[in-house]
Amino acid sequence: MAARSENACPNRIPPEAVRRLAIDGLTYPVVFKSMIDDWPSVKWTNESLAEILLDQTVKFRIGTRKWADEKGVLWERDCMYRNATLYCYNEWLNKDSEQLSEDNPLKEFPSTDYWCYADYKYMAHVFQDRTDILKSVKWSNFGFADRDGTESTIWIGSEGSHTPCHFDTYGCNLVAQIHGKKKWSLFAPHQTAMLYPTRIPYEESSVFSHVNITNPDLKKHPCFQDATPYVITLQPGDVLYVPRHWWHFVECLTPAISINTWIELNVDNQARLEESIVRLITCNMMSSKNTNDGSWLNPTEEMTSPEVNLEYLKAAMKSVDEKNTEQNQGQGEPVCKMRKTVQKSEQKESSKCSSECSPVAMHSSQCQTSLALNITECSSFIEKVKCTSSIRESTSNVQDSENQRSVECTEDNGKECETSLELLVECLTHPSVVRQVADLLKEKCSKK
Ligand SMILES: O=C(O)CCC(=O)C(=O)O
Repeated sequence: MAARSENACPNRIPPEAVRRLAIDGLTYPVVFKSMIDDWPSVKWTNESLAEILLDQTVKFRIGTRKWADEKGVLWERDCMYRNATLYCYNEWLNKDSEQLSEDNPLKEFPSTDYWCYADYKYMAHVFQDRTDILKSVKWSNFGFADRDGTESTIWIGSEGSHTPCHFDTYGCNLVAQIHGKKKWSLFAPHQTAMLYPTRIPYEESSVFSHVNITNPDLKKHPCFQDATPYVITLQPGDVLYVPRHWWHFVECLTPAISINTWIELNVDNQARLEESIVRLITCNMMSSKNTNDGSWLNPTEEMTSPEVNLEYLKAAMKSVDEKNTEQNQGQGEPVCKMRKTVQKSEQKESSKCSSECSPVAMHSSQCQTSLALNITECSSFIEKVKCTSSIRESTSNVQDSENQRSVECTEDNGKECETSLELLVECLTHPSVVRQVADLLKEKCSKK
């Protein structure tokens, strides 16, 4: 056999192979290494980003570190918000609060007690006229030639800043770690019931977890002890692939910058229908509340009128009809649109964790054929995210049927639980209920 040459492994996995991985529905998270070495942004620091953005402000979400002892989730609606330039943010990061300039908008939040997160910012808004920067975010390295910074979101946060545990109902996600370190705790879709899903606070396409995964209340959420996290700390230059419907809790371990793009999939038509049902129920119920204080809404979201909601529902029904449902589609070509705000303005996981928990599948420079994807020589550049043991030692014997779980894994609110409008909306918008309503709607419409 011919000896393998030093350069037998090409520098990168071929873009088309990555594209196929993503859109053919690779069902576990992987980290790509050395794929964005040619992005100028991998050299960014908070200081160099400040030089690019100059006097432009971004909105920071500010959370208290005291929350670390709390058992509940620190929702985005419970945070504070301030607009600040990156210069002010850097001053806040690097100096004691007494040394900060009087006009620094972050001055009242000492970094010893608070974290700051400019999260979920569309790059197209932040870098408006800097087409050079937008174009330099080359998702073409991953086979998405029509995507760059214009279809991306940037996240700039201090140590401790985090995003509540949730999953995105649309598409899959590619996340590039640009600067600093970020810890991702991921959970497979079949563990949904163990994460106690909720649609309040409401945000289109985000299903949140009631569990504070860093300090879970196991009395209230007993099934969570059986959930199995896949934990990965992203280093600068890493790109994480988050498969469709995987839960994630994300935390900056150091001051960090990341850029991501959500890739919509044809299979999202079912999700779009379900989302339109959730929107309709939530908004309509919200308008029947005595006080319309917006407490059911995530700060990123807006309420829409019953007429608009009905239009969304009709449009979603039309698309499922046209695409003739998920079963026939598989995951097709991405339709390459952004999710959420931009749109507003205009398989089932069955594998059991035991089989997923095998150690890293594709590892350092052993060249091997993987996943029948024609990635024969490149395995040093892709790493399967490892499954860790459960967050708490497993004691109960929870069964695997998702439906059974949703019965078993009901939240134990003790005596506190009172029937309320909010609880009713939670039940009506529970993912398993909405799935049934959507299927029934499709069935009824197909008979007409
Ligand atoms: O980086 C974060 O804090 C959260 C990112 C996230 O939720 C996502 O990319 O879907």
